[in-house]
Amino acid sequence: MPRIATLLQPLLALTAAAALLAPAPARSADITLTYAFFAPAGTFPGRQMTHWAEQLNKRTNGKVQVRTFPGGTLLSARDMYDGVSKGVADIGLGSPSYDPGRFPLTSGISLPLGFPDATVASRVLWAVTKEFQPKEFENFKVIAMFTGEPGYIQSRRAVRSAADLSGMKLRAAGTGVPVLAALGAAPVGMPMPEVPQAVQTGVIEGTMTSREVLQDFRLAEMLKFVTDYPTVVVSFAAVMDRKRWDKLPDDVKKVIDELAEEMPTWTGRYHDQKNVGAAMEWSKKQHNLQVVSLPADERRAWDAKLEPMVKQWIDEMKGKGLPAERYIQRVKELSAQFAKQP
Ligand code: DTR
Repeated sequence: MPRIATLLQPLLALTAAAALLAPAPARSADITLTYAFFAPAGTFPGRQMTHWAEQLNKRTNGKVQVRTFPGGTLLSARDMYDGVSKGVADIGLGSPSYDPGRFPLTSGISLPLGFPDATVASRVLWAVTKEFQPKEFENFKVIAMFTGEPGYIQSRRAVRSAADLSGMKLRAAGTGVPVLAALGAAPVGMPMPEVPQAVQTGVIEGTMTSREVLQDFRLAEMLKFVTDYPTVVVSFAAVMDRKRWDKLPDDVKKVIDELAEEMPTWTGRYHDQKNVGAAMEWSKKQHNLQVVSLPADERRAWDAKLEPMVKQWIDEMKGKGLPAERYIQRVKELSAQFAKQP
């Protein structure tokens, strides 16, 4: 037997014993659903998962119990959607932005479209997904969707100009890679949980994403600068395999559908109103984080570099036979509409 396995054996036995000894839930549930997420439970998508699980249990009067597996303990970011198709987990929360090739139409939400915050972007993402029913989700039932706030460059060295950014090795979700490339950086696509180590070992000099990661992934210990230039959002989608969904009783499906309507706003508000602000405060206080403002001429130059991306994306997606132009038009209309709603 290999050495590692030998070393782990007592631990595994212990875990199994602990599982046997765990107290039984108050009312034994009729249905148990496993729910996998690739990052820790304390991050905002993880909190959404916990909230959803509690609400489902409550609203089905204990009939459905959800066993959550955060932190990539069941499925990692890279194998989330395949894992759900194979039945490794009943539900998987992944990021379509990590694989724009697999989720081409949905990648449109991550273009530089100027969303004001995560709440608006999350509502828009859910609305266009219902409206367009993208083929990329055809084997899945989408049970929750949301985004983070538009991403910011968070780096070891201050980025005050395009010259500072030139050639800088920065990480983004897959959909953020062309944005960083257009701005002149040297982008690397990488799931979020791999970022702290990649920064530590110098593989990357920073990341572009929502700012709460400075605290939730302790990045402020190494990344001391945030450039005050909001870029693009990253999408999240929790899905079930269609065949698994079809087997659920109607009353349970009804509650899940009801929760799907609430999740974009619930998650967006938590992220926008608590999560990001608290993380910025903590990072400034504990780690002397500096917010770098971008001079107006630089801002205009950056905007100009990103401007052609939407049209390029539309042309590329049209080539694949996707309704890209209408999708973007609806995204813009809904964004303006939701921005006016509390
Ligand atoms: N937006 C994702 C990264 C991200 C930001 N916050 C969290 C929390 C948990 C998982 C992932 C993320 C990205 O840029 O990859």
